Amino acid sequence: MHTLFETIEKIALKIDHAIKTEDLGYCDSENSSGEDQLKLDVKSDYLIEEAFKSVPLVKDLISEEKEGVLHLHDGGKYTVCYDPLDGSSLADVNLSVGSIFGIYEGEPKGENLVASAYVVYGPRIEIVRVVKGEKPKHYRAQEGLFNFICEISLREKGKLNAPGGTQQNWCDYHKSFVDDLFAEGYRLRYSGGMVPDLHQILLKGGGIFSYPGTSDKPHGKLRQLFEVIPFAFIYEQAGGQAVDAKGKRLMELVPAHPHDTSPCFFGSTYEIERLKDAYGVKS
Ligand code: P6P
Repeated sequence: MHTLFETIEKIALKIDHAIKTEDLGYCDSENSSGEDQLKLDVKSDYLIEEAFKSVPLVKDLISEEKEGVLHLHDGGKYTVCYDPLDGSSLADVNLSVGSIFGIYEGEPKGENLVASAYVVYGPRIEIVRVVKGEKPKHYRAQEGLFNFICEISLREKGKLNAPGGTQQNWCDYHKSFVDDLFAEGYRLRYSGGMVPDLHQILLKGGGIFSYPGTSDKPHGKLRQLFEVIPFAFIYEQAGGQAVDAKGKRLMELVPAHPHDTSPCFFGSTYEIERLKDAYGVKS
C-alpha cells in the first residue's frame, strides 16, 4: 500500500501545480454524470492515470471523469476508484478543492475497500489517508515533501453543521433536523466542496456533513465508489459514523453501476444518532 500512497503524494504535487498555473476554463465535453468538464478535470484525470500506469499493483482504474473501467496491469491486485478534482468549479473562485481515492481489492464495493485517501488543495496541500484497523493519518506538504502531522479522531459530539443540497428540495424532516442543530448553536460550515468540508469537520473534532436525497436528486448527488465509500471509511476509522437515509452503513454499499450515487451522512456519533432519530431509522 505504501507504493500507492507514495504515488498519490506525487500526483498531489502535480495537480496542485496545474491548479496554480493552468487554464481554469471549460472543455466542450461532459463527464459520465453529465456534468460540464473543466480543462483541469481532464488534466487531473490524465495525471492520475499516467501515474498509476507505472504501478503494477494497480489492476484497474475507475474515474469520475470517464465511463467504464480502464485496465492497467494483468497481475494487479487493486482497483483504484477516484474523483480527480472534486469541486473543481470552486478553483476559479479560489476556494479549496480536492482529489479522492478509494482502493478496492476485488469487486469495487464497500466491504472490499482496503484503503482510502484524499488530497486537499488549499492554502497548503494536505493528505489524509487510512488503512483498515488504523486511525486516519494527516500529512502536510512542505517544500515538496509530505510530513506527518497527526492521527485523526472524532469527538463523540461536535459543533459544525455542513448541510448539502438545494434547501428548497429537502424533505420536511431533513429540514427540521438541520434547523434544530442550528437552533442548538451549531456553526454553518459549507463551501460546496466535499473534500474541504469533510476535512474541516475531521480536523475540528466533529459535527455532521449531510447530502440527502432531494426532490431533484432522490438518490443523492455524491458518487458511491469514489466519494461516499472512501470518506465513509475515513470517518468510521476516526471513530465517527457514515450512513445512508435508511441508517445503513455506507461501507455496506454495493454500487450496481460505477457512477451510482447515494444519500450520505458523515459525522460524530451524537449527530448521526440524531439524524437516525429524525429519519425514523434508529436501530
Ligand atoms: P451542492 C461538488 O460539485 C460536489 O460534487 C461535492 O464536492 C460537494 O459536496 C457537492 O457537489 C455540492 O453540491 O448541491 O450542495 O452544491
